[in-house]
Amino acid sequence: MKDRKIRILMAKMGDGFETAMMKLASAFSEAGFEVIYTDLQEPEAIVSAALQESVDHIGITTLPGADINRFSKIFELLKKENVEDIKVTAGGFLDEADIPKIKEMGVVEFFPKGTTYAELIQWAKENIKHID
Ligand code: B12
Repeated sequence: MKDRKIRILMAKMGDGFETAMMKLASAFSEAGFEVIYTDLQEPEAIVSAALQESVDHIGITTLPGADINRFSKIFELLKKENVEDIKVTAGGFLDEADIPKIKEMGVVEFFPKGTTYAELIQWAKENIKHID
């Protein structure tokens, strides 16, 4: 299965800003990743889509009004489904004080506004691996 593309599910917490998410999805797909773009917000729906789509990774955009407790729920569900090897990365808006909190919950990295696509893609190529 090595020649299959790395699959990333994109979801969000909070409302709006679809344009930024679409641009992000295009940048990842142009860089050779398979992007499953969704506007899912509920942890149950996100984890269920990740399982159905056999993704290697979950990327979450946090938008104004995001409830960061949803991250704990996502990790709880991934554990329950025995797919803790699906890692979660996030980016977008977040109070600086919340960044260490979500990392403690299990988010591997957080990319704030101002990160270039080149930096994001390079990080993804180095850190996101197939889980099969
Ligand atoms: C375009 C824009 C809009 C458009 C959106 C159009 C659309 N359909 O997408 C419109 C005009 C609708 C809009 C409305 C509003 N906006 Co506006 N908007 C912007 C603007 C100019 C562009 C940036 C943007 O889209 N950011 C969206 C985020 C998600 O993208 P990003 O940060 O660029 O993402 C980067 C990283 O965060 C990272 N990343 C993001 N997600 C992920 C996910 C993963 C997995 C990874 C790896 C990385 C990653 O990668 C990206 C590249 O670096 C910014 C100002 C600016 N110069 O940044 C303000 C800005 C984002 N808006 C802001 C606000 C407050 C609003 C409104 C609440 C205003 C209002 N009172 O109505 C509304 C609410 C919108 C909503 N929730 O629906 C604030 C947010 C402040 C905050 N920290 O909460 C900003 C920063 C302006 C400001 N300086 O005050 N906005």
